[in-house]
Amino acid sequence: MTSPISTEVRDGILIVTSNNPPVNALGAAVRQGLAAALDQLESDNELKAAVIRCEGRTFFAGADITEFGKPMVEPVLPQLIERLENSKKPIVAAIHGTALGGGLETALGCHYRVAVPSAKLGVPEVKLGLLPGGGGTQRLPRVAGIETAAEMCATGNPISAKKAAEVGLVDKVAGEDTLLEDALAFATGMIGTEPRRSGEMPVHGDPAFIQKFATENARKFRGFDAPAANLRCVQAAVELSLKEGLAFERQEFMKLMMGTQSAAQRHIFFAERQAAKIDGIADDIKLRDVKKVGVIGAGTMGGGISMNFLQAGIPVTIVEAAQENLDRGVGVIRKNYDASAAKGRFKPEQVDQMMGLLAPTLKVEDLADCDLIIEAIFENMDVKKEMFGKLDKIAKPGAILASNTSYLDINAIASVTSRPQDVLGMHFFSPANVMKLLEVVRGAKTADDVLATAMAIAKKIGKVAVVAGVCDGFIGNRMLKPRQLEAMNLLMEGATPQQIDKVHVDFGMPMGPFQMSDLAGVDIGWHRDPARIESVRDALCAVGRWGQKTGKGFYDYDEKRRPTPSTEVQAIIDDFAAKAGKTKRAISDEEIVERTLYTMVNEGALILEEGVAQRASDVDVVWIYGYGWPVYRGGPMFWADIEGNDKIAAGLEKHGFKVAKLLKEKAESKGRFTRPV
Ligand code: 3H9
Repeated sequence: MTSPISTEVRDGILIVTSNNPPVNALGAAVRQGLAAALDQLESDNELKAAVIRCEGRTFFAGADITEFGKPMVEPVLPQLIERLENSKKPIVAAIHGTALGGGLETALGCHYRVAVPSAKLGVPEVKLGLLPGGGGTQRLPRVAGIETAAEMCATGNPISAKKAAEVGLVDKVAGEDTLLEDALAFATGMIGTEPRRSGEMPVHGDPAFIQKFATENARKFRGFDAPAANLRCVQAAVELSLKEGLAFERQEFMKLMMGTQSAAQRHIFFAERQAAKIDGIADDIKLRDVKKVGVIGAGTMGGGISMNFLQAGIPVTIVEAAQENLDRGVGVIRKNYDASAAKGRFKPEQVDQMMGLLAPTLKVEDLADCDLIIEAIFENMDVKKEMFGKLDKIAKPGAILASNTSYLDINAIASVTSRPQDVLGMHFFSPANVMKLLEVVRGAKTADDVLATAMAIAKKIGKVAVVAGVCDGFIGNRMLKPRQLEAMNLLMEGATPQQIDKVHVDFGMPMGPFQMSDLAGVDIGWHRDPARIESVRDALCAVGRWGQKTGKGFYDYDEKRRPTPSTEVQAIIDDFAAKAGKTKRAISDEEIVERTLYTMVNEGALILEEGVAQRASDVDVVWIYGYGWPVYRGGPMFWADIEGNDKIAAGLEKHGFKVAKLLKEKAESKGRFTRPV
């Protein structure tokens, strides 16, 4: 096999080039090739310096994550980086694209860094539940200072080449098209000088920043092991010698690598990318052109959906039935953009540009030239059918017709058109311009190219899209149902809303089922008849407990929307429980987990059995990106694999639930839903 590393000599400088698509990950062959190039540099007296660069779209984007957990192949990255650093001849890293993780650490092992203006530099290991294990936590505080190092390591967010130059991480910003020439010129200037070694530089900056940063971000880091471990290592750089610091970093890295959080986060890294792939459809299928989008409905969903396309530079025609609603909807979009601009996310002229792409109208007929039309109107089958019947007459041939329904049967909607092959679901999550998840719902007759186009457009607007089949609630909302149902049952048996919510928050969810209900509106889906009281929910709605918007729901809220447990709610629950003949008992937290979370796994297994989701990892992606399942637990199916499917099945049986066939199989064979990482 040819090495991904090649070399050439120009004016006494060794140019070392990596060509390991797609992202030049530092796998074994790359590391071995780099080691051989170092041998050449050291042994050939004619060579005075070296430049390390990459072909393709990026500089090294990190260690090869697929090698994690497998036997190590020499040279391991830390060894290689140490060799680079100890070279007696100057070595320059020429950076384009993204120098990430082990890639940036390799660049830190080099003596100098030259980067194009569009380059990004970062250590995203924390997002994989790890820390930079190739000396990054020790060299970054020396090169870029404690503040930058702490922030980069603990958040994983990359910085621009310009910012990197300001903090000393980049020595020269090259021309966008003259990277190699500029790096060679830089290397030529260093010939004959003693190389500047990152590890020999003194740590600089304010050590107190580390604790301050940890405290300020405590909420964001809640539940995660890796951010604190990253900060401990930066602290070690302050307190220990390079050698001791590197040893400490190694120890912390290995602890994280062996833990379940990193396995979960790596699982999600691959799951997210896998979700984009549609089984049985070739990657190179010809897609339909989507140059113009129509959105029906300028409410919260329609407006949010439109914003995604405007931001991607795609013109949107937005339709409403009444002028007042149209004006309000467009006004909200403008207000949201202005608020983002005030925070520096957009320039004012960008806001004008995006608003310029929006064409508001009262006429559905104006959608005739749209390539994709997304309906985001009232969640009612008759209303939707009527709209799709109209669209069938108006839309141009080949236009994709999508419904943003969150529960309804796409096949029934498609059946009123003469072109069911062009119909599918595009279920956005609220707020639609913020939430990353998109469920793309494939109808029985949806054409392959329509599905593939919807997935591609999702990527273009920055969504993580998952293919779902038709069923009540698709993947996400269907799994929410047993959780909600059991949470209500538990209330009747003696648990309180605050106890159930606490169990969920302690598990790592952003909020519990009742907090979520209060936020979304307890009255969603309520029949609106205060005299008809058949459930706790009906009783709450009847007395105006509609959630945060009315200042009371399952909780009471003060003017700052801070919740406190409600005696009125408890009385309503007690009353219902008594009428239902329930004897209240103490409910353990364990039982809450078993009845509200194990039941979700069971539903996930049914979804897989029925082929509603393509793969278990897709279910995980839905729950991570759509509902805030803690990423360090890897989604419900990965979590079940870690908990043990036998334990999950036994827990369900204990409470009298019917265990899904697939879950039973996994339990009996001690098998997994997801692939081990
Ligand atoms: C590390 O470095 C540890 C060290 O500190 C310590 C060592 C001792 N390895 O995202 P894309 C695959 S940890 C293997 O769609 P984009 C990816 O799965 C690492 N494979 O492209 C996908 O495969 P497929 C720290 C990788 O242009 C394909 O490449 N680094 C790796 O949207 C294309 O990926 C990171 O965490 C990898 N490192 O974005 C960076 N990276 O086509 C992780 C990607 O089969 N990578 N693949 O589905 C990224 O953030 C993005 O991939 C990147 C490109 C921004 C680079």
